[in-house]
Amino acid sequence: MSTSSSRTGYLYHEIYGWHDTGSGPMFPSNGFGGIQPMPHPENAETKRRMHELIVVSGLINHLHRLEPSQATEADILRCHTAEHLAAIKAGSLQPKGGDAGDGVSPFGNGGYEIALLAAGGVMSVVDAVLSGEVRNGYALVRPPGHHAVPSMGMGFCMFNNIGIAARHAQANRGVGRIAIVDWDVHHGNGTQAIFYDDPSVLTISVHQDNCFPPSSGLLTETGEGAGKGTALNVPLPPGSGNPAYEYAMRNVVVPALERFKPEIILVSSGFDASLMDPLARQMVTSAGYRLLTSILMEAADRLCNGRIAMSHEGGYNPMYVPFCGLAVMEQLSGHHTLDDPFAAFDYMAGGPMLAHQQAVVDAAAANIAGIPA
Ligand code: 3YP
Ligand code: ZN
Repeated sequence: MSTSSSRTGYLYHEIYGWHDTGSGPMFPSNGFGGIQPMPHPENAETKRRMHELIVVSGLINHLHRLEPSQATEADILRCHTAEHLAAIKAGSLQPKGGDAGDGVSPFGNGGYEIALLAAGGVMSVVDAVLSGEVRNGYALVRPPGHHAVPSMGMGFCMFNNIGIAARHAQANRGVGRIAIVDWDVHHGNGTQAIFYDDPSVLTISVHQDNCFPPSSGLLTETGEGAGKGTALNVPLPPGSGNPAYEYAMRNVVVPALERFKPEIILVSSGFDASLMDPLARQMVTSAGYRLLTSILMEAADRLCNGRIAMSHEGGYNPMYVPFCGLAVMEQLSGHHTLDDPFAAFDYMAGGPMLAHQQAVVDAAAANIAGIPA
């Protein structure tokens, strides 16, 4: 693991677009309630369009394409209960599929196998980074994973893809310390829960305060037992934009990584903190995501030979997510292709960081001293 190529891994498979969330179940369509049927927000479009932009822009020619493996039952069971696994398998055998646990996380017939490929896709990217086949990499998978807790799926997630990949790296690839940075706008509650008492995995979630799940991801959630201090949360107020996110990255995420000294950095990468997202109220732009990526890369260069593996989570604006994703992929690989045409709207993304935003980040920074050194 001493030498690492400079390549960037990229993993996507068309079958991720076949994960079928149907229509309506977030708020069931009902003519008498006035809700006209429409696709579930977590549908294939945002992610398929991100992939197609990576191809059409030509960036694909600068990426090292990786193939997903299928996670095994043993891989799933490192993070989930046998009951949860059995429930997903049973639902997947039904003609119209089932729900991962909370009623807003539907999947179609055969959805189990696609979920195994999503978890396996993140495992494949982590493996390629660890072997040195690539320096860093991105798994553009569906369904997402960061809300899935050991006993159930929730928030559009079936299995906790990034947690499964982390435990795989520890069980099968000799990795000790892993940091998981979650910049999806929602709290990475499932990932936090899996590793809450585990001192070998640092989880850091930067999210919109009290967005989803409700009352989850508070400053006071810092781990328990042997894992005390190895969970960190930055619950940013709604309306936070690039300056507050950059400040959180430089003053919480990077110092926490420096203290924890991970062997690899995993990222739950959602693009739902964007200026244009319908499911949250933050204002990060594609340039903001590019900057967050560059800050993480500098930390990874210093700490772990540049090793970063990203796993796609949320992001619900089909027009804008592709440009946020392209910016991250360009930064990871060091190649520029085309400019974000929606940068014309960046003036809407707010001015400097506000005092109440900085106060939350400063309070989160006070928790860094609790990370076991
Ligand atoms: C789940 C139900 C309401 C908000 C939604 C959030 C899904 C997501 O993008 N999580 O990261
Ligand atoms: Zn999200």
